[in-house]
Amino acid sequence: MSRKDEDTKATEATVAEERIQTGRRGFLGAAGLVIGAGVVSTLPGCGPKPADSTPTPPATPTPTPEPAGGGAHASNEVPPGQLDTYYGLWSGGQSGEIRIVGVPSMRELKRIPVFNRDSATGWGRDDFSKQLLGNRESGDTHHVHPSYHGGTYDGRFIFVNDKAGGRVARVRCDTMECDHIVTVPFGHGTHGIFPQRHHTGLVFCNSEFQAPLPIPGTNPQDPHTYSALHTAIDGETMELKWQVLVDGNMDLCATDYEGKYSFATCYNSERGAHLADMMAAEKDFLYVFNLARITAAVAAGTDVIRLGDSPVPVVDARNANSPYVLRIPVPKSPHGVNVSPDGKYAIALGKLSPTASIVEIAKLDAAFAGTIQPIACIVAEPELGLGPLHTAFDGRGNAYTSIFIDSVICKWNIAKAIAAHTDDTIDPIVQKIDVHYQVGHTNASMSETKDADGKWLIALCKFSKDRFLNVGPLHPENDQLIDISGERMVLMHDGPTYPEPHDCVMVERSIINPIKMMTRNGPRFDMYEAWAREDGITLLTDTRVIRKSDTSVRVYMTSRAPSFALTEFNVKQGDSVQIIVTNQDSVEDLTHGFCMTHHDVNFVVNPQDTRSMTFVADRPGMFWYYCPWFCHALHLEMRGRMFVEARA
Ligand code: RUQ
Ligand code: CUA
Repeated sequence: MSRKDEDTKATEATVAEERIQTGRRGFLGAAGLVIGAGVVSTLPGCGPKPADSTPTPPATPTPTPEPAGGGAHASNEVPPGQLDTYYGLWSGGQSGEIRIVGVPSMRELKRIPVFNRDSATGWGRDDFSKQLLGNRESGDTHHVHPSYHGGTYDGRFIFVNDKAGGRVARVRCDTMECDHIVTVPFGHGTHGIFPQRHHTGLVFCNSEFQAPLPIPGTNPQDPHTYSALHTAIDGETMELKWQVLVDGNMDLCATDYEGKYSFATCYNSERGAHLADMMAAEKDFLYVFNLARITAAVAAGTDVIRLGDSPVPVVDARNANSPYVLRIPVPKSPHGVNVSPDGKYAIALGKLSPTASIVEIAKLDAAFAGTIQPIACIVAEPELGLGPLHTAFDGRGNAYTSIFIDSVICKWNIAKAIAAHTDDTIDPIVQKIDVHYQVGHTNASMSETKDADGKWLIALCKFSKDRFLNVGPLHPENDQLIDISGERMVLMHDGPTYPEPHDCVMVERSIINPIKMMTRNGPRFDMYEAWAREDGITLLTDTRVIRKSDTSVRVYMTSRAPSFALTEFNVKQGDSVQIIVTNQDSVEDLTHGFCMTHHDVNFVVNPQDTRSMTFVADRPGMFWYYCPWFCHALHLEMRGRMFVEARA
């Protein structure tokens, strides 16, 4: 969410609180629909605020009664010993990580550290991740998207953004480890990202914040001279390919299914720096980037500029009539944009307007050619509720939109919404279901692919309020699981999560096939192998202490349950010590690690893996090192001693 959202979030939360006390459905007044969540009111909402603003203690949450006509699933329970149907890939938000959640059980299976430091695995402190992260210690991930082939996931990579540091990372699906992190040049608030869907081609990312960039006419004090960038990264090589310079910031990103366009919602087209200035105009935009024109311009050098000493070509598209970007006017402050699984529609959502703007993708060529106006690409604007943010799909022609202020998921029919545009007797709304509370993203199983299967939907609620045991002022988020397999949505499960998953995708499990034993390839192993060559070492078999200089030592050791091949070594005070451990075990799940006590050194070494960490032996004395992962009956005996000799 943007800072502006955050500003309004508190107000909205208060409003929401009042509504909870006065009968939440009443807020919509006559438009209030009977929703299968047990709270129904036809009273006008927003009654007087009680003098004591302490919320009334909630009654024991009543299970949501859902009548027949609901989904096909009696329960989301996955019995002991059985496996989930989907890999849920969750953004970890401010935690800077990715999480893997089994769906439908909602069991958290793993955390993949990316932009954060992780005490369990040593990520952020081991030599390889330190090289990727530099001195950055934190990140803010929002959007997780796997790579595609032929309109569906190909199970190779996962891409994720870091809004705080303007970065994009890639995780390999075989090892479930991050292998690349790219810093977007001049990427202020890199927010929406989306890969191309016809193959692992480009990954697009949006700068949410406009900023003073090194171009003529820029005044750091004057936000009206700021610009933003739509950036393309090659998903195979993680090289930066090009950037497009625009005015107006960009929020969410999406791609079509054919590789012709990328989309970005643009709010604050006024280029204001304060809330009031950001709300001055009547309309904002959905930007459509014409990829063929942009790549041709980059190849020919037309309209290409350079920013500072960045080598990345930048196409200047700030002119409102630029041939590279189509600006489709939409209601103020759009947020999400999602493309339907049939590839026909891009749906931009209002956030402040209660409507969705449905753009027919087939009309875009005509609009780029100038034969129709950009606004003629909008074929419907159904009214869905207050604060629509994101849309998911079931592959049966229905869309599911998260409605932040109303705290509902609105199920609606796309074809009916288009028909209703010219016939107001048609109601495209199928059902609204309460979610708890203040839903941000929503996503459905395989929703972002042509294989959207309409089984499960997640509502990622920003507030959980009374839904869980009180754990202090910082509440868990509530990622609710909804069965969408039937005509009516049925709420199945409350999923508490550590703040703050922004988005998630659900990938059918046969698509993702992680390995069980480390395959020793990729940039991390390239680094170890280069050291081993230099020192004449075979990593999988050799254990040796090598003094590299007067002040540095490299220690290679293997481990096999329940011992390290090296049980003692000597260094001198002040030495920089690099420990490189290779786990020789080839038994699935037989993970070891290495912890040097009192030196902040602790990392994981999986079967057949190697990992390294470097530290300074700054105090003389004897220090135990041990294996921190319970690997064997004699795990506690798996240890050794480092002797640090004082320097004269
Ligand atoms: S955003 S709650 Cu960072 Cu994806 Cu919409
Ligand atoms: Cu190896 Cu514990």
